[in-house]
Amino acid sequence: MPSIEVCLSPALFDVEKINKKTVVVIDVLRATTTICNAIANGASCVIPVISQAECEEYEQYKNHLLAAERKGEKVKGFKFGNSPFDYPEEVIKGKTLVLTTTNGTKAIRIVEDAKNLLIGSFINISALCNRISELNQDAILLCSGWKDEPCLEDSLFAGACIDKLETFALANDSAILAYNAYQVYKKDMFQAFTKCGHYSRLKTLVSEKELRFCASSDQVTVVPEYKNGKIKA
Ligand code: 3SL
Repeated sequence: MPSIEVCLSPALFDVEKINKKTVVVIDVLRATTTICNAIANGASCVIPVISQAECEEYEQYKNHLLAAERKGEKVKGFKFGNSPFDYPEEVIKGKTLVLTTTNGTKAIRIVEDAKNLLIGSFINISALCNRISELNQDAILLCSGWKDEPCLEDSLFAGACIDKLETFALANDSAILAYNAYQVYKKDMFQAFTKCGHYSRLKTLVSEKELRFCASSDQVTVVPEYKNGKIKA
């Protein structure tokens, strides 16, 4: 029986562990939701980068949209930010999105050597869990958190995945914590989000419609996967 473990913050992550495992990066508010939505709307790929300078290096390429977020806001000088709503089909189809965010893109790069590196969010949860089951390997759910602190919304998503992955054994106490937190809050995920620290940061910056979208399950069926520097469907 494959096992599933949860890492509540990138600061707790041990890269030695990723060998032959499926790793899922989670940043439901909002980087991984944005990536899932951009890929679902036809982005040819997403390139996750760590710094604004690294992002700007792609300026020279055609068909590349450069996007940067810090403290929840679009960075001055960049045309695009980290809202899933920035990338409707008419904007993103056939384009490469080069994205840097405070926590999510960093977390992806920490585990970039994983054999199977998947991108998870509520908006693709069922497709994601089907893919994890299909791979049938031990899995690690890595929550991006906020500046190395655990975040409730990412932990709830990890718990929601565990809830669906019934045949996986729970491999650590963080998995038990995430699963139990999800049982407490599962009736109304948006309501649960309103208790999260990052929700308080974002509520004055983005619309409720966007935050509700981030909390809503199965809006898309893509499972973005990172390989050789690029995230594709
Ligand atoms: O930290 C991140 O990677 C972002 O998702 C944060 S925000 O939702 O854009 O504020």
